[in-house]
Amino acid sequence: MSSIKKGFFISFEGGEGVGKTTQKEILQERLEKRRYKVEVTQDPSGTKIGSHIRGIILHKENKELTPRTELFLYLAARAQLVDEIIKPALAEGKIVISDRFYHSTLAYQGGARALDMKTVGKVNDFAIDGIKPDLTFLLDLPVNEGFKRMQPKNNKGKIIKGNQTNLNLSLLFESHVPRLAMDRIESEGMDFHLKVREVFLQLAREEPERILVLDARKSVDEIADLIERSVLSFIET
Ligand code: Z5A
Repeated sequence: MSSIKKGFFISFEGGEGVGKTTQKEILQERLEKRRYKVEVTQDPSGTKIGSHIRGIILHKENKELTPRTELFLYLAARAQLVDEIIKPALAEGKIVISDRFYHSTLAYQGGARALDMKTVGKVNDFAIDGIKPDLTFLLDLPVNEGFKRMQPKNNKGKIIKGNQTNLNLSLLFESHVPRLAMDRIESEGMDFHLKVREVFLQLAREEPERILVLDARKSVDEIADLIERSVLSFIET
């Protein structure tokens, strides 16, 4: 088994349906073929506690949830994920790959929910306890294209098979269209999701050496090759 002295932490970020889960799984397979020890997870649902928290946050009936409560719920799930999964895996020298992490909170709660970005940054830093991704892939896709690809997921963030929604964002704003498959955040309006995309891209401009933006309209294989090459260039030099 190949391992890295202090571990290496990779996160995938981006809006809905951009292909984070798909790429996380391919990267895991490719790295394991090269005999690296890999731990894959997802935020917020990478732990049992995080799955429960995700259920509270995304349940459509929890309309009274305020933006600050939502923020603390995501951070509680993240603190648990860091302590229970990520820190121990990195300490074992594993490559940790997380579907969403730190930057999602800045984009969704700091950006789209318009909470004070500095405060969000501070509490987010407290939740991660110094564990920041070494490398982040931001999969960037026009919002309506992401929504067309979206699939319903369970509380552990796993796709619910045989129930593909293929939602068309233009239909979401027509009241007669049932929204049963949409969770509380997915059902936010177009402006919300456009803001999320804008903030993600802004964060990438601020940290170009750590956040790599990939055009998610490319094919799955093309994106996977780009990701594999960049990861190897980081861990094998
Ligand atoms: N959230 C937040 O507000 N604050 C936070 O701090 C955190 C999260 C951590 C979690 O949702 C929600 O929580 C999320 C942000 C918010 N907002 N919402 N709603 P989730 O856990 O249910 O899921 P998600 O993270 O939003 O993922 P996703 O939208 O379900 O999709 P994805 O993982 O990016 O995509 P995928 O499942 O890999 O692919 C979707 C489909 O596209 C699938 O059929 C693929 O086969 C297909 N696909 C993938 N790549 C391609 C390419 N390249 N071409 C064509 N088709 C493709």
